[in-house]
Amino acid sequence: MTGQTELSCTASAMVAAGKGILAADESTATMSSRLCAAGVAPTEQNRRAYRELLATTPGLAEGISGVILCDETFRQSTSDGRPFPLALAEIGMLPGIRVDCGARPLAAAPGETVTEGLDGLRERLADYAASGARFAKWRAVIVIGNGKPSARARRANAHALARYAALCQEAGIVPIVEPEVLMDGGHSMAACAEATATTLVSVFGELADAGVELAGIVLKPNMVLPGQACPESASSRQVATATVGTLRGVVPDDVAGIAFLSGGQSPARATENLAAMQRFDLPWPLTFSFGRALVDPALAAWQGKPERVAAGQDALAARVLCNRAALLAA
Ligand code: 5MM
Repeated sequence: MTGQTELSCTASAMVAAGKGILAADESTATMSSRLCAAGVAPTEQNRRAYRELLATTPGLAEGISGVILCDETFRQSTSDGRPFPLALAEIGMLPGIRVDCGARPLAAAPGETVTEGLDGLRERLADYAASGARFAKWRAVIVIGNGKPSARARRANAHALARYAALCQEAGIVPIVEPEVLMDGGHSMAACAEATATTLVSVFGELADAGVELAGIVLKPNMVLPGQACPESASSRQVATATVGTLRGVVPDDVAGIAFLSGGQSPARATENLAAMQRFDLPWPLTFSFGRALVDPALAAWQGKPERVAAGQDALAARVLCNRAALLAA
């Protein structure tokens, strides 16, 4: 495998002190439904305009190391004619690309999914790398409840993540490895900790078998939380203790860094939990790779109106500043 030094440099830059990763890679279907919910027509032009608002937020590169794009945005241009990957690089952020094709029902595992997208991935990665992608993202979805997650779903998703990660490194692209244990359901925090730990054990076993260089990956896990419908509540200190305790037991020290997803938490709560985790002495940097917890306020402020672009950008900048402060406060 080539380019290991460059890979680990890129991975370290993605989790540099005081910086996180902006997840702006919603599928067309998800982005369109979020635009509709905000009262904005779900057109290709509006999806482009919204991603341009995000990417060109003044000062964004002070708190954001890289932006994950979906294929549609990756091939679009900002209004001044620059392709998004070039515009991001010129602003000082690493262009990233989501390369999975989404979660599909897994055979013989009712209610569970496996993420697809390995077919033709080597060629797609070469194409993305040639167009400026420095890192990629693949998200596996793990559910809790009624005997889930099954060992079958954990193994299938871990295997796919490892094959994706190895192909990325072969192409000189840093893989974000994202096994998300969903918050959906009434499960306890202990159940989330157990599902997260067993999933990560499967993932790191498969990554080792696939020959993936851990210094050249960024892990993107969920925080350990009670399910959304669970009556139990957890303080930030409890979330931080449970999350860090779970990760410490199963994530090898060599991993370049850990960038959490927000998973449906409110923006403020995701930031508080991230801040509480910074107090621990850990072998890897901990940062954020939030989607909704960064961009929801920006979308709400924008309303699809050209005259409200600055309001949307101010809302994003405010969330980024809060998360940067959370990272630097410890
Ligand atoms: C930005 O959303 C990403 C793609 O989601 P869909 O396939 O549902 O459109 C998603 O993978 C995202 O990167 C992660 O879930 C983290 O986002 P959140 O909102 O959980 O921080």
